[in-house]
Amino acid sequence: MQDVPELVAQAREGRPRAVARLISLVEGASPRLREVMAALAPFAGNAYVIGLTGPPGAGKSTSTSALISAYRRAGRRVAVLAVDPSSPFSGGALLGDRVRMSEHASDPGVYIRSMATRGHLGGLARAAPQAIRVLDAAGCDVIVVETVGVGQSEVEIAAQADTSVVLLAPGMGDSIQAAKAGILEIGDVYVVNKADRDGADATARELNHMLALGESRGPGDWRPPIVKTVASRGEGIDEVVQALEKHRAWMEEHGVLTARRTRRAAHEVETLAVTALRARIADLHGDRRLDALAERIVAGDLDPYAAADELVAGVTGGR
Ligand SMILES: Nc1nc2c(ncn2[C@@H]2O[C@H](COP(=O)(O)OP(=O)(O)OP(=O)(O)O)[C@@H](O)[C@H]2O)c(=O)[nH]1
Ligand SMILES: [Mg+2]
Repeated sequence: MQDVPELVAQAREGRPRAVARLISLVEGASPRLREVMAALAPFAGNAYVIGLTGPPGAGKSTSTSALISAYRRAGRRVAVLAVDPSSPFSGGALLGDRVRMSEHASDPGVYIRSMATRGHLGGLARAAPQAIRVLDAAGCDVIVVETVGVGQSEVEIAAQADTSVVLLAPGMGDSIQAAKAGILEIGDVYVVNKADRDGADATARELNHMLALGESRGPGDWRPPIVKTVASRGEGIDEVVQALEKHRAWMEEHGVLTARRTRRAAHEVETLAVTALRARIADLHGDRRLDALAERIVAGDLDPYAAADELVAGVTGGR
């Protein structure tokens, strides 16, 4: 197997096979993950990460493809990470993505990767930010993370982005569904796609109304715009790019970009630490220490909180 520094060097030259290999190491939680992450660290932090989320079939992949074209015209290197947390077995959406984005398949400035959960949501929540870091370190200027659906896990993955785009389409009661899923809190830019269809104006109005209801913004705060598009014809995509660039500029001006990235890194560290702790505590099953604590609770010598404190102190070597 190739050594990690060599893989990282090749990925930074833009070689897709090296990038793919690194992401596979990340996805498979390889024992060499620590080495990979350490080697990538100095090169990460330059990419602009755009999250694109919305209900199935709303036109996310079509929009992503159009966004790729727009950023390529501007000479940027682009990566797409298509994440499908909702359907561990189908792969259908991902197949659709391939077709939708096939026009970019031969462009060396574009890297497209799909990630599915295979029934392991926690795994995806861990792997997605690390895959983003690989793409970032590989020198991609823009990374689009497309997630299918509007559930909690999609919202979490969308939260990995610098700018979150929520994409809806007319009909299907999307906006109401979206509101339930908390998607109205995460959008920095809203897109109503399929504006060539009846009901697009109504969806935009409804969205505007709901955003206004939840509004508690001050004068300098960001006000999420609503952009109407016909992604299949590329209409409105330039306006989406403008909205993205505007949001990015606003974040830089107000220190929000660094704050968001710092909060995300903190969350990532927390996730890793909790996972490690949980693994150590799981190791305690059948361990005398846990049994002894449980026995003391039953005997009325100890309360469960104090027992938990003792257990945590025990696994972290604090006692
Ligand atoms: N009429 C119309 N159809 C569109 C538009 N944009 C996309 N479509 C069509 O809508 C269908 C779904 O588009 P996708 O881009 O695959 O949607 P998606 O949100 O990525 O779908 P999933 O990944 O399966 O959730 C395709 O048949 C597209 O051709 C649009 O602006 N107008
Ligand atoms: Mg798609």
